[in-house]
Amino acid sequence: KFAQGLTIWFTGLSGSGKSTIAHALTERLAEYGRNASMLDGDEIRTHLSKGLGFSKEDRDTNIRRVGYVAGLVAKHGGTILCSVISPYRSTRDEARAMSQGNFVEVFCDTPIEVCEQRDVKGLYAKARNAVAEGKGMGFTGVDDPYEAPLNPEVTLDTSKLSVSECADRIIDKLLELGYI
Ligand code: GGZ
Repeated sequence: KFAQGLTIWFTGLSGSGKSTIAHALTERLAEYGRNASMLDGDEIRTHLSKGLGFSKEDRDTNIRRVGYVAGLVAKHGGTILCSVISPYRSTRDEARAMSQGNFVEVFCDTPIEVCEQRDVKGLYAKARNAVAEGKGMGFTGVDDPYEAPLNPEVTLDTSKLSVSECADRIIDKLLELGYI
């Protein structure tokens, strides 16, 4: 068992690769005997945060819940991977504090043009249409803010790196920090 618990927090726009990389990383971590659980924004919003929307207040509530659960896991030596947009810097910092600093922030710094080209669920197209019609939908990066981290432990541009290269970068950082 590892002495220190660990929260790995993926932040970035919709379509920036957070969940895909977290998934790949889970498998790599298992090779080091560090078995991890995942909290994925999309899934969290169907139970833990069911009923919450995308106002600043609701997003902050969502992030505090995810941060709280992560903190519980990390406190007992566990490993948890969280992938949530978490657009607000100060709320991410609250999450960091809830994991007693055993927190590795991974910024998925993929250009919005690339996220938008991927548009897996067609949400960017929807958001652009809503803006064109003068309504807007408060979609992160389109008509809602995203505050980039100032000092993330790892920054990844998934338009330049493959999924396994991204996982390698995180593994290197975890080795450097002594988490594996
Ligand atoms: C951003 C939205 C929105 C709005 C729905 N803004 O790519 P996805 O679809 O599967 O992941 C996004 C998910 C974001 O949930 P999070 O819990 O990660 O957000 S936050 O951290 O801000 O609480 C996206 C979808 O929900 N989605 N509407 N308006 N993303």
